[in-house]
Amino acid sequence: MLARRSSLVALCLGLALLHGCRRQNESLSYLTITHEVSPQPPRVGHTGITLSLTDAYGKPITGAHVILEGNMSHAGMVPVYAETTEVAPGRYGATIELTMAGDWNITAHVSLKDGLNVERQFEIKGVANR
Ligand SMILES: [Cu+2]
Repeated sequence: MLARRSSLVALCLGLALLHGCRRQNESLSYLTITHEVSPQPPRVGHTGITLSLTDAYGKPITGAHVILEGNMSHAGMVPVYAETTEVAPGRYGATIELTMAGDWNITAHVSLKDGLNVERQFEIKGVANR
C-alpha cells in the first residue's frame, strides 16, 4: 500500500512538470502555513520570519526543509534568500535581509519529508526605511 502510494506520487510529480497534477494538489490541501514577521511594523534590515506548518488536524508538520525567497514587485531587484531551521516542532524560522523599503513578496519553498514540494507566498507590505 505504501509503495503504491509512493509510485503514484512519483508519477504525479512527473506529470506536474508537464501540465499540473490534480492529485498533487489534493494531497497537499491539508497543509496550512501561517507566518509571523518581526519587527512589527516591518523595516529595512534583518527581519525575523517564522512559519508554522500544520496538517488538517492542526498537528505540527516536522522534518520539512523550508527556504524563504524575498522579492519586490518592481524590476531590477536581486532576490534575497534565507534557509530556515526548525526552531520547534513544525516551526521554521530564519532571518532574512529586506534590502529596500516598500512591499515584499515572500515565497516559502517547502520540501516535506515525504518528498513533496510546496510553494506558498505571502506579503510583507509597507516595509519602512530605518
Ligand atoms: Cu526594491
